[in-house]
Amino acid sequence: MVRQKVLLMVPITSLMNRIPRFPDLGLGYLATAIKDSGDNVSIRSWNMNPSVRDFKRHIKENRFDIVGIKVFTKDVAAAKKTIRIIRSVSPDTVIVIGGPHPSTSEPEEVMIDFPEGDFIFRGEAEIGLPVLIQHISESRKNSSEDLKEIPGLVWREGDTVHSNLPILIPDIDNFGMPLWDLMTPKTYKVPGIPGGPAHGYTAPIIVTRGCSSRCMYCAAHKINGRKVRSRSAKAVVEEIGLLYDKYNVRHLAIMDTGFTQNENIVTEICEGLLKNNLNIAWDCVGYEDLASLSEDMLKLMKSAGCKLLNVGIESGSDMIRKQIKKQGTTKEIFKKIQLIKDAGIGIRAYFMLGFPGETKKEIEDTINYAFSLPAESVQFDIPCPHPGTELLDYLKEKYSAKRIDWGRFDVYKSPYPLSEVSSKELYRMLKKVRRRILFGLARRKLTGLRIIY
Ligand code: B12
Repeated sequence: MVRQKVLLMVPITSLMNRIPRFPDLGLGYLATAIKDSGDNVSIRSWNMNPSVRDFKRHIKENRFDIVGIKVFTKDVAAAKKTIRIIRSVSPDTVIVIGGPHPSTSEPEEVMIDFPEGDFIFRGEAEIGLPVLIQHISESRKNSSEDLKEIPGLVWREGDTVHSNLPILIPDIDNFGMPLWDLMTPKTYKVPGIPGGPAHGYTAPIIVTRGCSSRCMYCAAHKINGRKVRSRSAKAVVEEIGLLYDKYNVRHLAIMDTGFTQNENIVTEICEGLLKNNLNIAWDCVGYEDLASLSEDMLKLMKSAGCKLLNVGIESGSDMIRKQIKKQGTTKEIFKKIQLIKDAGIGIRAYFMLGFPGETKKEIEDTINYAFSLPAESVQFDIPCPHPGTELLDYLKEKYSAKRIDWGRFDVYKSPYPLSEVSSKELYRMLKKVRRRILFGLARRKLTGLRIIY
């Protein structure tokens, strides 16, 4: 087998977007899988130079055999542009597309949108991508038959699009940890965890994959399935130890929605941090209705360095919550938020305004509910119909829309109004509430608490 030179990257022109510039865990895990099977891999992500000229030079000088591009739906246009640039300087490079957009969309649609892409992957690609790379390196003739064995792969043969079913990795510990040497945390400009030390770098980490929730605006189950699979606490603590010792990480963002769902794993990880003197500030995500968070668990989390819980509450109207399939009532959630606060952990609560059927009154209920919470900060967005979601089905039916032009998709806007309020009115309300946060009106409501933006 000839060793292949592989570049994994996020689309070059999406770098201007206003999002946190975290190392990309998906690319990190894939890099480990590729390296383990003997190929030469590098990553270009949010720490890279956003200059197109620099990128062109990089591609020209390196002559990669394969470039793998991670595509979020908001990045479809940027990914197309990136592919065009690669093709212009390195026409023989094999281009593979993976990540949230292709995993949640119809394979034929993605192939139409990316005529210059050679292969597409759906779902977790640690198993399939190294096999495809091996296939490319051996340039087998009898392609379609071999390709049929690669889980999650989508490819063309003449006018036909073939697509294999993705498989979920049964034991996620088998794939180790992201290849941190290729994404050293100090090269990323990520803010620290509020309340954490003034020194050290920040890194993201995941403990679980999969989500059993059925929220109408989310299609994450199409990437990682509905069954929650957890890493072992030992593997997680080892990874945190490595980040701490080798990369001077003192701030940790635990990103997955399943972490707080499993009391045993939370307990073991917190005890591991304490036992190993890993003095690190971290935040994490509270699952759905926060039901799994007990007083004892929260106290242990606090003592192990947890500073903040991110909670996607989404709506302050019980009727809308039911409709969007969020578990838990506003009353239950309020009580849990109080419990979290009493344990000394901060709360950052996320809401969306303008769900299907939502009236002005319900939107106002959400805003009032949000500001009544004892939270450190609240954030408001607009629900966007991502591929694979029930929200998209609703929109398509309501507007008899056959196809959304993903190349024009804006994650901060919906292409059609979803709620009972006009788009103009909705954006006016959104602007107003954001101004309220910015100008510190919220500060008065949340007396005595620090606001984090
Ligand atoms: C954690 C998380 C984040 C973190 C990212 C952490 C990190 N540094 O990696 C933060 C907070 C930064 C984030 C931001 C956003 N996120 Co987010 N996020 C998630 C979440 C909850 C988990 C992602 C994760 O870590 N998965 C585990 C890793 C191992 O898997 P992975 O990254 O998907 O990679 C695997 C596969 O996708 C595939 N793969 C990935 N890349 C590639 C590339 C190639 C070439 C191949 C072959 C395969 C492949 O193989 C990987 C290994 O198994 C998901 C939900 C979910 N379950 O996917 C939403 C999710 C991915 N996010 C989503 C969105 C919308 C966003 C934002 C746009 C939100 C916003 N309004 O700003 C931003 C965009 C960020 C960006 N990079 O541009 C959507 C994406 C929908 C879509 N169709 O695009 C999801 C699915 C949630 C949802 N509600 O639907 N997010």
